[in-house]
Amino acid sequence: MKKTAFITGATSGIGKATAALFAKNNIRLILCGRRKERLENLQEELSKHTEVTILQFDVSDRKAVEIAINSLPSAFNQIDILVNNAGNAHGLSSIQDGNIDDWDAMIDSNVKGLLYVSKAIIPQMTTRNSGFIVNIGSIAGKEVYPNGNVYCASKHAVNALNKAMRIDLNKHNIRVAAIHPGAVETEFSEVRFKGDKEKSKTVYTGYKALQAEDIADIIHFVVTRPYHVNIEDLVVYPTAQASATILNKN
Ligand code: NDP
Ligand code: 8X3
Repeated sequence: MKKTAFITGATSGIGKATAALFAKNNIRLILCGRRKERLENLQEELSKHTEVTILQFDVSDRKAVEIAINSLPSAFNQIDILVNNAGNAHGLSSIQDGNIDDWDAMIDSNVKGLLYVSKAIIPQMTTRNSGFIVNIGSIAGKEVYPNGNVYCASKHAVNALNKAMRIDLNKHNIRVAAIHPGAVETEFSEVRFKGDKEKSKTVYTGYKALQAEDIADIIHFVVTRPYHVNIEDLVVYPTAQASATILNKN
């Protein structure tokens, strides 16, 4: 039977690539993000392959999350796959120099946003005793690197919540998986460095970084295993990267 996927952060990078791959594999799509024009363009493009609806909301706005999810048309309101992908790093500063607005933005989107969206969707999965939640963590959720402090804390929280979901939803037959990428060449660094394109480019130069399509491929592999198979935790690096701080650059 045709599945329906709800993807947060579908306007860019990993979420956008996942939406494109899911569409080509005939998965019905609910695409979410704050940038409406990008959502509309994606809807137009991917509707050639599958049914697509879009929801514009900020994952960190609790009320907006509820309103958006409750507004889903009936053809889309049974969600089989939730991809909790929306998130970003804001800034790269020592704990003593960090900007509190940046800290709020990271905790609000990466942690609270993931919780708000999950809380709105999990009940229909527990009722059906079926569903798949994919949480996009990071190597920043497995290790801590200089100046990564609050972003790393937010992704450590995703790592913990992934395990917690897996435990609490076990009796409901719900699959839960986390994918933890190393460096992926997306708009991530542009957001981290507040639009500084030159600085963000240097993050991905001198080696072959992971591409958004590489992670989309892995997400698709994970969600298409037979139902009795749950790939719970995956760490994915570019070949040139051995840890957050060890990169074999030319
Ligand atoms: P991008 O910046 O390219 O994409 C981020 C996406 O998240 C956008 O679609 C953005 O949409 C959405 N988003 C961010 N904040 C919010 C918010 N408050 N409400 C709703 N949507 C939001 O980065 P990536 O694709 O790289 O990032 C995707 C995920 O992967 C993130 O969770 C990131 O932490 C994680 N990750 C990234 C890595 C990398 O090196 N790139 C490595 C490891 C993990 P919009 O602005 O339209 O709302
Ligand atoms: C993104 C990868 O190393 O910048 O989560 O934290 S890193």
